[in-house]
Amino acid sequence: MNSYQDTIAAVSTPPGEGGIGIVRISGKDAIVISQGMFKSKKYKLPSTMPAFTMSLGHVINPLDGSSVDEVLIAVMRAPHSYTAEDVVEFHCHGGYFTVKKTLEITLSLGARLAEPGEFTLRAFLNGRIDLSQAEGVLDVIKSKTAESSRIALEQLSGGVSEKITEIVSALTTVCALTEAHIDFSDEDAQLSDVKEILINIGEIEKKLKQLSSTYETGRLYREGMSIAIVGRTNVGKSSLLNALLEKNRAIVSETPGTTRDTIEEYLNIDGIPARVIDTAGIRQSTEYAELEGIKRSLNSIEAADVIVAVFDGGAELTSEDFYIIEKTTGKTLIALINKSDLKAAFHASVLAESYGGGGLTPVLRISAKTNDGIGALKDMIFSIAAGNSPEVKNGVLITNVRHKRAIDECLFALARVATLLSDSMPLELAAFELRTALDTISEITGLVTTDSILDSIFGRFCIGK
Ligand SMILES: Nc1nc2c(ncn2[C@@H]2O[C@H](COP(=O)(O)OP(=O)(O)OP(=O)(O)O)[C@@H](O)[C@H]2O)c(=O)[nH]1
Ligand SMILES: [Mg+2]
Repeated sequence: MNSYQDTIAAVSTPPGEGGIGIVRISGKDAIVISQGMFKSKKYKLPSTMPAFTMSLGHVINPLDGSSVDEVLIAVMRAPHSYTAEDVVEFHCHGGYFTVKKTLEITLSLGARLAEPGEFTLRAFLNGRIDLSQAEGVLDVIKSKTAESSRIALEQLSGGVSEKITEIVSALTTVCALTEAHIDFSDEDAQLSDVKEILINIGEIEKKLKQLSSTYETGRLYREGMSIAIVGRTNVGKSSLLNALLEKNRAIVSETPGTTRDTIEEYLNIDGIPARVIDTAGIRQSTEYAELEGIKRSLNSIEAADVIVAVFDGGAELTSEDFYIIEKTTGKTLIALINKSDLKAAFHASVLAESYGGGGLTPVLRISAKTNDGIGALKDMIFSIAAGNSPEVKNGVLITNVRHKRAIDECLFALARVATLLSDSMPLELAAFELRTALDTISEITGLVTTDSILDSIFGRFCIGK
């Protein structure tokens, strides 16, 4: 433990004004450094404070002995801390100056400014958490709904690690069994042993496939989806955004061409974090700003996961509406007839037929003004998004594309092993492929890792975590 020579420090709370601002120090000199900058009536020195206690005192500028802030200090001792090293936290008043000054003093006393994610990297390298748990930390921070937070917390608590460790252990046994036969190469591998290896591989494949099958659902809850609201001008796109958000976010007016740029907001659709994009109404225009907006609307049609194409139910379909139909046909789509509070100017089946008929495009009538059908629209978005994903309400889900790739590569390698064994090829070849399978799956928990994997994971963290 504590293989690092240097001690790191960073501000762990977001910049700006707040209730408190925390400066965190981790490493072998954390307590010594804190001693040089803290004064308290009760405990003269942080080194005398029992672990997991806090004490009130002052951060002192060691240059002139002046007080920088009144703070609470928390001391945690290795290996029982976030990083598994000695950790000291200064809980300052959450102002810009005092937090920055406190950090500067830690640096002047010998700490080094931490890189993004370096506290969590140390927790990993010191063996307190594995790589998938470290990724879980970031997912918990980034989660936007209760469901995505539950899934991330499960990963942070070691849910994914446990499943992977079981598979690694089973694969290790199969590797040993296969390699044992190579060592006794004068004796041919008994047919029954090859059969046993194949059975074991089959069981491992079953577990891997089960985990892999949770990915679509996991990804949806972790990464969420994007929903673009598109249509010609004045059909009620911005009104719909406001109705979905239950607040007046976008400007609504009876003048066509009100929305000029895309507007994005987050929405919770039954636990799935959704980015909803209101777009500029699409029509013929010669004005530069409007044309730019329309270009962005057309881009949203290409980029979004789900398109909500809005039509004005109180007016006949226009050539602009038919242009929208042409642009959105074939997309993951809901055709929405708005203004159901007005007398219907056309039947829903006309729109469905325009989209090619056959019930392929769901058509829904709503009113953004009275909120009629907004609940049904949310239900429909949810079932379209989650439609292809098996429901996994509890249990471990794979949410991370890095994990999914490792599982799939492991499955490929195992398929090659099975083919080699079934074709009675030399056991060395099968053993080599088994090692590949083992190394690949071990990357998930970081048993096998590279600097580039670590850089890409921890580089996404913020400084101070
Ligand atoms: N009666 C009725 N009027 C609505 C409804 N939804 C929107 N409107 C009205 O339709 C007009 C246009 O609404 P917006 O939400 O600004 O339409 P938009 O599609 O965003 O328009 P652009 O931004 O110009 O493309 C406004 O006068 C709204 O009050 C509805 O459900 N019923
Ligand atoms: Mg608008």
